[in-house]
Amino acid sequence: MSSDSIREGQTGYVQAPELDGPVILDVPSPTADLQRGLEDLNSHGCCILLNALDPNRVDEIRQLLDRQYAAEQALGALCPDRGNSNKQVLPNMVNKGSRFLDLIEDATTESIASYLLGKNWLLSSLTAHLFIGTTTKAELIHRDQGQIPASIEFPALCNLFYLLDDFTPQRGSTVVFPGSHRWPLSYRVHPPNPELGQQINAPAGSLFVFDGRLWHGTGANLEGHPRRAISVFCCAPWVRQQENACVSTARDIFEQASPKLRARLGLRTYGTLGNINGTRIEHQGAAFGSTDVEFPDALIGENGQLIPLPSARRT
Ligand SMILES: O=C(O)CCC(=O)C(=O)O
Repeated sequence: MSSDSIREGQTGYVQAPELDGPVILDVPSPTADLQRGLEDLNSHGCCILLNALDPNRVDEIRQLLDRQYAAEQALGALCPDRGNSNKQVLPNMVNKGSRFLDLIEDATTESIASYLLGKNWLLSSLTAHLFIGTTTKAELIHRDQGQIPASIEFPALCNLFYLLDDFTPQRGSTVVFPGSHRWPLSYRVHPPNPELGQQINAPAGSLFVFDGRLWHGTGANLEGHPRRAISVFCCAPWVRQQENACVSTARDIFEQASPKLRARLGLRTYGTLGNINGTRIEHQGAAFGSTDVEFPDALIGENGQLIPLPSARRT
């Protein structure tokens, strides 16, 4: 494989040259400078951006998350199965309040996701991560774009972790292998030894971002600290979203959303992809552009029968 830089046609992302083997770089030091963060993402596959959320916003979102977690636990049998680990993930925060939803349209999210994935990126999922006790070992080391051929030389997903608590190794901060997005192909399939990874140190309010090709995993939380974060997980517009947002987003959220947010959730075509009921394209040329789409009141079924679409609203 050539070590020359490759410029990705759809996004303009320029891939840094391949490393000479499975070299593990240092975790880039936290920075308040967005441009430096983008450079770290390119060279190291991750970055830590300081002060992405101010302390009041951190405090507010943290309290809302604790309230949400308690309310979901109180649902008893209706509470989603969260597995038996003390590391818990709350899915689909899109329906769970504007303070979470706002993170999708945050200017920093926009700059970073657009840099890595191009301007038409989609929300893959919005989730909350927290611990409810200690864990004894690091979780599985993985690449978030594991479903996508390992040979591609550009990110198809990226994970933006808005940190609501200080992330430290004792609290199970993320284990990362900086530079692993530039490893030769033969090192991209089987995960490296977790003990060789490095754990991040980052204060509450930071944004910790990692490229979908970076090997990483949740660290062991020896202290049992809640270590809360919201993950804005973003994907290229041709990747299947982790959460099927057009089905699992409450209809009133779509109705109140800005055109940008509707597009991020999936209500905008990307060329020929993302139609609803075969969205009309006026002429062939439009297939190469993008257009906003809406939920029709009804689908057309056999022999012209109209099939009403169910409408799930929160109010
Ligand atoms: O919780 C963490 O530190 C990392 C989570 C993770 O591995 C993921 O969301 O892919």
